[in-house]
Amino acid sequence: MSVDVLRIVLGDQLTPSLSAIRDGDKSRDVLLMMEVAEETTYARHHKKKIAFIFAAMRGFAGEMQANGWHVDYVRLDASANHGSFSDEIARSIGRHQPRRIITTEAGEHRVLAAQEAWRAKFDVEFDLRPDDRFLCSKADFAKWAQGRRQLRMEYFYRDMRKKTGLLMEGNEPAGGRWNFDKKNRKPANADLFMPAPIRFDPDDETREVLDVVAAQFEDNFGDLRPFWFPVTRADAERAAAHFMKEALPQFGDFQDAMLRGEHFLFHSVLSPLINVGLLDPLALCRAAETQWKDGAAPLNAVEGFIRQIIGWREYVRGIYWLNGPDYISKNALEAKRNLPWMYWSGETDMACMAEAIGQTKEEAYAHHIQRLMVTGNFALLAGVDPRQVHEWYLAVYADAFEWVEAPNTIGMSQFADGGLLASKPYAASGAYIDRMSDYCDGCRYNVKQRVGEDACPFNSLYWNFLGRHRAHLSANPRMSQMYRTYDRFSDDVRVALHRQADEFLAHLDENGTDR
Ligand code: FAD
Ligand code: DLZ
Ligand code: SF4
Repeated sequence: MSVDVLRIVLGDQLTPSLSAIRDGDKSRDVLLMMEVAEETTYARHHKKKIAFIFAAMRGFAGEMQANGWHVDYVRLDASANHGSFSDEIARSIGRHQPRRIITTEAGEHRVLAAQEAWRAKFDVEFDLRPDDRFLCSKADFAKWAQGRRQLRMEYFYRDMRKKTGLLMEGNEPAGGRWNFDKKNRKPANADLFMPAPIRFDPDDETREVLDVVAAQFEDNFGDLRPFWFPVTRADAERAAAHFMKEALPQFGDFQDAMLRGEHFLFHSVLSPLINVGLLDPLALCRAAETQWKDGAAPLNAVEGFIRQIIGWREYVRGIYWLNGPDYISKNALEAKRNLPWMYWSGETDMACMAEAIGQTKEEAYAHHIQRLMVTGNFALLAGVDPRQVHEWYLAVYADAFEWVEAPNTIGMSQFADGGLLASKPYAASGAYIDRMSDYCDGCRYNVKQRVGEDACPFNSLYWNFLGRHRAHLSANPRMSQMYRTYDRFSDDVRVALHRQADEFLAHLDENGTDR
């Protein structure tokens, strides 16, 4: 067969309507997919993350083959695999002698730069196409951002609602409000009936992937088994339908809640599937809207879910591309501490941290409030170098790709971009964690105490953080109430709080954990 076009599909581009594929000719073109060492090592990925991506890639190759495509699939353990995209493309060009190469823009600066280099390197006509699986293109986001003093997600989100017509009644938002977040802050009780994501038994292909990952990534973070993620489009759609029926109705109420031993609560656990392209974000939002229209889910739940996807997800992508590759090096608060070892070991007496890190090891998943208000909050208060925090989040979650992870970590969680993404730091004392979870009940620390051997570390760290960053933060109107409280403390109390925090941090540095 003489090959016309070699169409490259990366591991997070598993969508049949991808711009690199959709105008293809099955009789003359070849799809190229590559498992390569360079992608498995740019971050020290969780074992489950690597297994999920490889299994989903193989599932996609199978899906496309069943649809009549010729797929040139390079496995990680193929004896001639040279380990990089560019070497494997060169070998594939040698095999097929295509007239042209077509690829879709990668989701991160690092690989996009590599794609630009392929254009120069290979002596073949080369077409690099935009990734239009998002509602808002890079150019449209830049246009939206131009001339705005502040880039606030809420205004961006309203534009996306108007653009899609989701939850719109004419020009007005359904229910008379754009955002029902205030209703979405209930703590959960352990006696609630708790839905669980569907668990899928690994098929033969996935079992092979698990063996490869077990053998080659033994020292990586996290548990490989049990492995139950869906890895095919059909199973991903089953998982989404299950979420819509079982969890969406209460998604809103308990969006910020945390419970011991409950890893998922009413969250969808769909982010890995959306991010690799197995699920279409807009179709999910339409399905959620239908649940509301049918009376099967309340508006606060459906609006909350849709906001996360057409609001936050699109907005953070816009921020990522607007800011260039240096965004991950931002460090507005000049935080320098090394990431404490407990982030890898999970060994700590702080019950909230042990829960969030422990389930991250087990599942390659933690929900948003665990990431933001437990592990993220702790790193922020302790003054951990945001670059190291970013590297951790990029490694440990199955849904972690830099375009979505970096703005959430550098911007939202660590305030390292100086407030470009978030209007104030997400810093909180133990009281927040106590209000939204049952973690404190089983903790060796006392959440009500600020100083003393049993005092919850989040308390002194919180006031210490405010004290340390006064020059930077006190002019922020959204911080003024916190600073008023801080200023009402007597000098003795302030000194005791800072001493408590300093001692805790010194200990943390010495041992790598808080023990
Ligand atoms: P649900 O709560 O069910 O939400 C539904 C969907 O909305 C998610 O599947 C996701 O696609 C989208 N969504 C929700 N919140 C966000 C958000 N803040 N940004 C972008 N999309 C969002 N999300 C990732 O997809 N990849 C990451 O690498 C990632 N890193 C993060 C790092 C930090 C420090 C923080 C605070 C958040 C991060 N998030 C990341 C955002 C969010 O935590 C996850 O999208 C969410 O926890 C995924 O679980 P879920 O599918 O059950 O989400
Ligand atoms: C994350 C990842 C991993 C671990 N391995 C591969 C791989 O071997 N081949 C591949 O095409 N993609 C992989 N990915 C996803 C890529 O890193 C992702 O497509 C790029 O980060 C896009 O910017
Ligand atoms: Fe976390 Fe403090 Fe509560 Fe312990 S007492 S679980 S450290 S917030």
